[in-house]
Amino acid sequence: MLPVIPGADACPAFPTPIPMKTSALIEDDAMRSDGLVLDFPTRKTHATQALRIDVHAAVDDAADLAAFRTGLLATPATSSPKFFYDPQGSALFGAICELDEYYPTRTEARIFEHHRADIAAALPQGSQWVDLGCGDGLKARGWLAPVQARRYIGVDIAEPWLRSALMALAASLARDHASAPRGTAIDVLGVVADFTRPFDLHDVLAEQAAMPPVFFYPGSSIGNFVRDDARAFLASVRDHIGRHPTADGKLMIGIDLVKDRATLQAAYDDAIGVTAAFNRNVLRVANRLLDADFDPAAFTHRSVYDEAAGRIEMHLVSQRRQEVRIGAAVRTFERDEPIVTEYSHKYTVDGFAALLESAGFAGGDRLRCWQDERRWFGVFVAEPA
Ligand code: AVJ
Repeated sequence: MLPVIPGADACPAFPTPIPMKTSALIEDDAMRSDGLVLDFPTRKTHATQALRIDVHAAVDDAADLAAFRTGLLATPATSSPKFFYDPQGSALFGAICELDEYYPTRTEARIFEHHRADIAAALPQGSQWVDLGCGDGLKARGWLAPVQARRYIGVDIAEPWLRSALMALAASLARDHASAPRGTAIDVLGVVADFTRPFDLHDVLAEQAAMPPVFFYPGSSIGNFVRDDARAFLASVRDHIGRHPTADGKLMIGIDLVKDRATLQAAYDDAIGVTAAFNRNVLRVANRLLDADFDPAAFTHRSVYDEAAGRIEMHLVSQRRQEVRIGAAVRTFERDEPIVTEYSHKYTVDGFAALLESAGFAGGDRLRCWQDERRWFGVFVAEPA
């Protein structure tokens, strides 16, 4: 068993995101080059800060769309969770995180708040902080000062969003630096990549041979992977840490833990229907990206906890027999036939520790885990074995 560090009883409220003004910083498209690397200074605010966005070849729209289409035409029909996150879907996910029933985001934030100093002490100082699926970067924001990070690498799949989010982050970091000049300036780098596929950040990390990498993967997003894919993903992170010239790189990862069925199912089937709207939105994305004619109202949201598999499954269930055009193809959905839209795997602390070890991370004393008082969520800090 790992040591369990219970949280305090009185938890402060979930912090309100800091409102960000990005419009003044956004350069127009004329700034974009057709090359893979785009450098420009955010000189409108702070001459010392430079923001670079690398576009890695891993994002392959054509192959993604082909897989999306093939999945919807297959039996059972499936769709990858990455297609949830168009602007509408991202906004709906933001709303999910505010729901009473959806505890993971809040619970993780509380663990972060209560154990910030302890967790930071388990991480190397002066790191390059790799924020996987960074979104607006605000989850990482609170860690950068405690660990004296020297470089921030935000990795996300959506370029326009990454660009504006990181400009805001760079500006906010530069403001902090200006008001507390004893701190170290942080370089901000954005990498557009799809890390649900094999990814390669070795060269990017090698640019800073003296800064140990800290991979940050919060939110239990690893739950979307089936266990074998989760292991392969973790092994790749371990390989990135192991191949870096420094010895003290780490992985910090948030994991939603196994708990009673009612709590789990409610988190994915809320009373006011936000999760249902989030789930159905993927059909609008399919209509747009695949030239399909799904009627979202003809599919019902369903979430089931499969205890044996240790995962929530989200489905969209066809309310009647219907024909749906998907590009040039026609797919007949029978009444009650499901489309499997998402898996969200849940782990026990020991089960996730075993998965980490099978991916080449150290166990025992060298693996740490912090939990909330209900033991609903775990934050692990791991290092290569
Ligand atoms: C973003 C994958 C962590 O699985 O809990 C929330 C996505 N889906 N409600 C999760 C999600 C439905 C979420 N992750």
